[in-house]
Amino acid sequence: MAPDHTAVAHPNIALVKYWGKRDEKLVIPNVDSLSMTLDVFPTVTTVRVTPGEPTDTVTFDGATAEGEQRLRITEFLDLVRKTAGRPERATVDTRNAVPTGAGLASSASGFAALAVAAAAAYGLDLDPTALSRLARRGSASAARSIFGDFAILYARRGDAADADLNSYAEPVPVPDFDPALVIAVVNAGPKAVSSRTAMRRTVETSPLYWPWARAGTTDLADMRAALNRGDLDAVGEIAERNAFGMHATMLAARPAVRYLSPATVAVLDGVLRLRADGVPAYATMDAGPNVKVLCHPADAARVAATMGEAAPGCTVVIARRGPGAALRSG
Ligand code: 2P0
Repeated sequence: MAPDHTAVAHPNIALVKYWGKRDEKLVIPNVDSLSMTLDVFPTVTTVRVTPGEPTDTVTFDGATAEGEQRLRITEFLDLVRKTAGRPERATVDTRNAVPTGAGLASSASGFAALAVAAAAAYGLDLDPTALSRLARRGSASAARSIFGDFAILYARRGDAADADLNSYAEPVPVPDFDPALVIAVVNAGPKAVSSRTAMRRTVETSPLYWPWARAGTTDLADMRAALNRGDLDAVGEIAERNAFGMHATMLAARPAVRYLSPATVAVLDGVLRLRADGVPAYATMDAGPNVKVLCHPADAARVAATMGEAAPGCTVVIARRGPGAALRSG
């Protein structure tokens, strides 16, 4: 029997967001994005090639995967097989510590772990840049979870004729900045509209999309400078304006995509109260109602308490910078 190859990857939260693709098939973003990989909510994925088996077997959180969920994984395996020149099917067992599809970046940790485990199982010797390109084909944000700490995903870098080669992630060294990111899970259920559908609709119909995308260039340059200075207030202000802008593009789509719920807004009010009380705290939201708040580690417990009071019944988790995707030895 072929050996198991197990990889662990963590979600990342973008401080400058990706939203919208220029190539849906190759999964190439329109805009560069910059994120922090977390130390919570890992995905653990095991891949084993199964010579002689007619189909892939995919297990997701202990249950047989079906439909779209299974298809995205088997299509990803097809890409790995084509790259490796090997036809064998595989078994995949993937477990998420985070609710899947709730805007908590489960596809980022999921495809980063799958890329690392499947590349090892099929004998592909890929450097981290190549692994990030591979993970991107599963989900663009997954390219960033190949790396720990802060990472940038380029929409287009270099002048290779092949667009796939020009879109990859790389680490952003940030020596003196180690914030907390406090996550309020106000709703752990799957989102009503997938990111894929939502971003397509936004690009196609929102008059605010391209102004936001263009502003992202400034946001990214400002964010890099703020990270270098270790300036939490500047990092937070840029992350907030970029995230609110992204949600504005969605609200202006036709029909509107609205991920923010009353509980989201209650938590955002809590963040404003914290700032009024002199606690630096800044919010970001992704394709879901949950809120992530950047703050100093020393303030994280107070921030977490405020978020919990703002949205009674929500789960609050304090995250820090986390590691890149890696094979688990043993
Ligand atoms: C991000 N999000 O930069 C942005 C911000 C959500 C909001 O990347 O279609 O699961 O698989 O590339 O990566 C969520 O979208 O979408 C996402 P696909 P993905 O983190």
